[in-house]
Amino acid sequence: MSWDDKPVVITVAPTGAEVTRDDQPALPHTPLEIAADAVACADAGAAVVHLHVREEDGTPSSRLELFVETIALIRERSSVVTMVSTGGAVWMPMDERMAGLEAGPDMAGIETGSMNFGEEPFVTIPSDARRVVERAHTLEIALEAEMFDVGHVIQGVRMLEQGELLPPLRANLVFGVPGGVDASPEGLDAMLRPLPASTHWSVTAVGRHQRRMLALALLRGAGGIRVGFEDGVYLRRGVLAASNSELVADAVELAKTLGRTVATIDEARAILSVPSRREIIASGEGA
Ligand code: KMH
Ligand code: ZN
Repeated sequence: MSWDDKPVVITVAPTGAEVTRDDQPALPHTPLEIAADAVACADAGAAVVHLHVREEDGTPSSRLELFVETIALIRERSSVVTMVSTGGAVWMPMDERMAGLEAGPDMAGIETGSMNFGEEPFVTIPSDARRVVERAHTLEIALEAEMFDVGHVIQGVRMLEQGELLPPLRANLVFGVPGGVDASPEGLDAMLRPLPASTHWSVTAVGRHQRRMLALALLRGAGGIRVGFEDGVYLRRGVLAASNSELVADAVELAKTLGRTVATIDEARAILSVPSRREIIASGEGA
């Protein structure tokens, strides 16, 4: 199958840790709101939902109960792949960032390096990354590396080669965060160069170049693209999106315009090698 025949996996990141309701009034906070958004986004074409949680007042949180409730509410209504962030917010200690793993998601993100995240340090030292890997492997949670700069890509590949990260390598390349790689064709080239050919790579971009970067990624054969309020609150320059699902519908249209098909949830699970938790439990391999 050539790359342009391969369905593209759309991920939605509905909440994040930085955006506020002042930026985007439709930002979901509670487990009910996040789950409703996740289901609407799955109906619109998303196959994966990247989850952060918030306290009711919008404060970024890592409370396990919130992850558990959010994932349970999503699973009641959809088989969309659930992925928890272990990046959390810049000020969260690693123990808090890892809390969502205990909710038994299908997948989790893992940071493979440190950076300036705008004006703040966003630190993941190798021993902390290894803690995430070990806990995720114990719980049979598939990992996606969140890579904001070339050094993160190189370190992720090193972790794969050293047998710390298990294949297949799933890499989400994030462009345009101040302090990380820039959202440009040259930035994409630099991030792709160290990756083994077998990598499932997706692209996230923040800022005004977002849509162009996603288009470029789709034309370069990306396995996935990501949208959602975590990354951008606008549908077009100066036009706020009405909902996360509107951003997903727009991403679907973009992919189809560029000759790509969009992965169903089942196709995405096969592409990512991520069975549902029900399948893991039924096979007797997991708890
Ligand atoms: N909130 C950012 C500091 C991730 O989820 O892996 C980190 C982040 C990345 O959102
Ligand atoms: Zn995130």
